[in-house]
Amino acid sequence: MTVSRRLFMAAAAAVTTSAAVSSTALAATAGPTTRPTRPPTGAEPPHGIRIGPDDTPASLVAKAARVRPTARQIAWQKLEQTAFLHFGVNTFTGLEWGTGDEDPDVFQPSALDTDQWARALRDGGFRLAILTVKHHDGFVLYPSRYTDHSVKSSSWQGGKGDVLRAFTGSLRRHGIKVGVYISPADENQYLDGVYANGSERAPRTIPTLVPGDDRSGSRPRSFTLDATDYGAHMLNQLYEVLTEYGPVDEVWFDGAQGRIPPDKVETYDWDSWYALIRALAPDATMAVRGPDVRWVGNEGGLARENEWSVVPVKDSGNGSIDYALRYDAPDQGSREALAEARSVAQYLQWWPAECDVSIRPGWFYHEGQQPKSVEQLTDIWFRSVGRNSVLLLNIPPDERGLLPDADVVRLREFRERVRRELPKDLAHGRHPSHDRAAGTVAVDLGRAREVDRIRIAEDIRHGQQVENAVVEARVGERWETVTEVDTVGASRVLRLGAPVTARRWRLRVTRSRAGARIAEFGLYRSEV
Ligand code: FUL
Repeated sequence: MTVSRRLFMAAAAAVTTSAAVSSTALAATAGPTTRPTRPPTGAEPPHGIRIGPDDTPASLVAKAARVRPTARQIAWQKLEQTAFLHFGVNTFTGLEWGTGDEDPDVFQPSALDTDQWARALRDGGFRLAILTVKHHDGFVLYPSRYTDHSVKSSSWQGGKGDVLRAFTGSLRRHGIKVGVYISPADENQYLDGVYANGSERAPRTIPTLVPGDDRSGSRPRSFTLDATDYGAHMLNQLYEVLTEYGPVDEVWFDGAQGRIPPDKVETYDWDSWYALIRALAPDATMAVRGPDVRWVGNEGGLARENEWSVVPVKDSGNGSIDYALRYDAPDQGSREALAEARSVAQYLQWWPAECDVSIRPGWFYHEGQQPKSVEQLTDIWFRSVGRNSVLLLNIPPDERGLLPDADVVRLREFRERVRRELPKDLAHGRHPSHDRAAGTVAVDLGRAREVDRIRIAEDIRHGQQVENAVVEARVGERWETVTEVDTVGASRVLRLGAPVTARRWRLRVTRSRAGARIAEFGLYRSEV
């Protein structure tokens, strides 16, 4: 249902100018400038490398081998398991996509406790959580200066409630990083004549001070950025969130357009939004309609068996990139995929996959729905974290403003189950020997041990290189193949059909783009 809404509006965005960023701190470069050759955000070498129709299959592979993640992407990848919290007016109206004209007074959490969210997420092993600060209805969970469709227009807590303030405080106290979902689609701003109103993209001063603005005395850091009326609205809200609730570690953008007549379009000012985020939150990753993190292409939390972090992309205008192949193509990055994309792609970019899925059928809480089973969640974990991706699991707070009791229990069971799947690395402390020239890592477990789970990782600071590798066990005088993989990337977790008993084990890279660096070769016996 929601998949089509995620589709990117590539065709609608035509670039004539790019964002001119200036800040009082950075000295001015005000006004639009034409920079036709500037790569889209995130496609700067070595994170993105230009390709063209003249590239041969061999030169494409050589270029892919040179693409590297940013430090920001490396830190994000290490999170492994992140959470989504869909909470807003829909929690109270029963809708999945609000209308924008709902009465803000419907927002009435009876017992909001964001510490309960943070405890449950921490105990469930989540390292970052993303709150829907604004979903497509435009209702905002903090008292924004730029809309009345927010918590301040609800009688909840006498109009003084601020979910974002409570959320950021609780997460930080529990050692969890903060992410914000700020929907580009905004039904309320459409009804207000701002979204898709046909206004020109022109230089705007951000923040745009409002009458009686409490910030006017403090001379806030200001920026001049190209935007439409609605683009400026987004910039002003981003500014509020990033300057008053920071530090923010992830900004999550959906690519959806509002439910607007077919002759209307809001061409998002991606370049200006990205520039403001980079200036105010330099460590924040921008997902998934953003340059740092790619949507895996489904909402089931499932990565491809072979998930590449280097993928072909095309310039989609306004500083943004889009998939060169279909967003859900079964293969985004093999040699064949690179060759297939060559005629449409402009860059090979480090754009790693994030797998989003809800623990319940809906993204928002609806009474009567049940959380997924531990088996289902564990399977999702193997097919996301175990396949070179980060898991983004949605756990929606209910009308009380609490994570439902059943979900809290399920998260704890899920974490416990993952622990029992990979309880203890038998190779830990056994000093594996690396023969980089031969592409092997060997480990002697000291005595014969049963193994049924294997975890492999490349050191992605050196890119993603492995195209085939075999895991072998020493049986008598011979090495016997236990299992085989094509891609590895930041994390590959394998389940064997039955335990294999051996003392000496090795991982042998049989095909790679450039010399692969193996960072992990872990051997486990599950307790499930
Ligand atoms: C989709 C949205 O339309 C859904 O409501 C949800 O927020 C999901 C994560 O992204 O595209």
